[in-house]
Amino acid sequence: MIKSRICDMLGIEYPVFQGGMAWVANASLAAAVSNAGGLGLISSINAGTEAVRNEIRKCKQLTDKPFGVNIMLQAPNAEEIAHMVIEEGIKILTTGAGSPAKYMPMWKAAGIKVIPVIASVAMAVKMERAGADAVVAEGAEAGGHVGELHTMPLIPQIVDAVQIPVVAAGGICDGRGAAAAFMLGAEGVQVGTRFLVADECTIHEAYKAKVLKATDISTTVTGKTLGHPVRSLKTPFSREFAKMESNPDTKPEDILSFGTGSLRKAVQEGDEFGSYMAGESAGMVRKAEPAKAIVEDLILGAERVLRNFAATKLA
Ligand code: TUI
Repeated sequence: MIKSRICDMLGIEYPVFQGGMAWVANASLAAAVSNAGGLGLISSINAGTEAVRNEIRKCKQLTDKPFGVNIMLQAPNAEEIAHMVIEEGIKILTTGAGSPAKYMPMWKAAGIKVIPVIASVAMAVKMERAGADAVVAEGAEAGGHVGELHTMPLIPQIVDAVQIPVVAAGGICDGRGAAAAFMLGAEGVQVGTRFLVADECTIHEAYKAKVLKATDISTTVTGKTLGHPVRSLKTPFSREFAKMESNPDTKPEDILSFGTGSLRKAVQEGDEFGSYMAGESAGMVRKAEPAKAIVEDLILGAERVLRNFAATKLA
């Protein structure tokens, strides 16, 4: 059985995190992943702070296993969420899209395990110094807001630079990817895209259908000119967004307002003109299944490929 410091630190059975996907990661999905022995995460990007509080309370009803909250630091209500999670007794936090250093003393004082999602060595080192308990190192294969480096070179460089456990994210979708991440020195994996089609994931059926139909070349990155690159499925929306970005006459604020609300529209309405954030591994997501089957496939699959490799290729 693959175990790591992450399991002991968080009290979970398998070192598998479910990505805290904006508008997607709610109590239903997080509780299912936690009940399966992984770490379920609730996203702070929802219909406001009270909606997130509600999801936390629902999740407590659905599982007695550890679960956490992901705080998107660029959100206008990030500060409010940072306090609310303490009120709600949350003990595990991941953060994304920035530095949570200013909240760290307050969270540590509340006994919270803080696991920033980062995309560079410099940020990993900074977070370790600030008191992070672990980091999620996310490569640009991931869906949503991405950094520049990809998972294969990112993970070993971060593993070499910090003492705290590193959880690998970006492009990991099955046991093969998880095994590779462990071989790079990761002590856990975070998976987002594959959980989009989990039975307990409550997004619009049209979103799930798009992920299931995706191939290897179905995603694209837009938003680079805005300093906010985002990976999503190629759709009429992403093509229009790219067109606006490449037109020197389009003002950045017009592009920004074009994108506003587009993820929510995809998740809740299955709108053709929504933003269908997904990672490069969407082309590997073949079927809808319970979150438990996904968690088990990731870990048992990793064990299987590692054992088979050792048995047949290491003489
Ligand atoms: O945060 C993510 N992925 C996300 S957030 C999100 S919400 C959204 N909604 C609408 C439009 C755009 C986004 C969707 N996907 N992943 C974690 C992550 N964090 N990836 C990269 C980073 C990151 C980047 C820079 C972390 C720290 C960082 O630091 C910069 C600095 O030096 O402050």
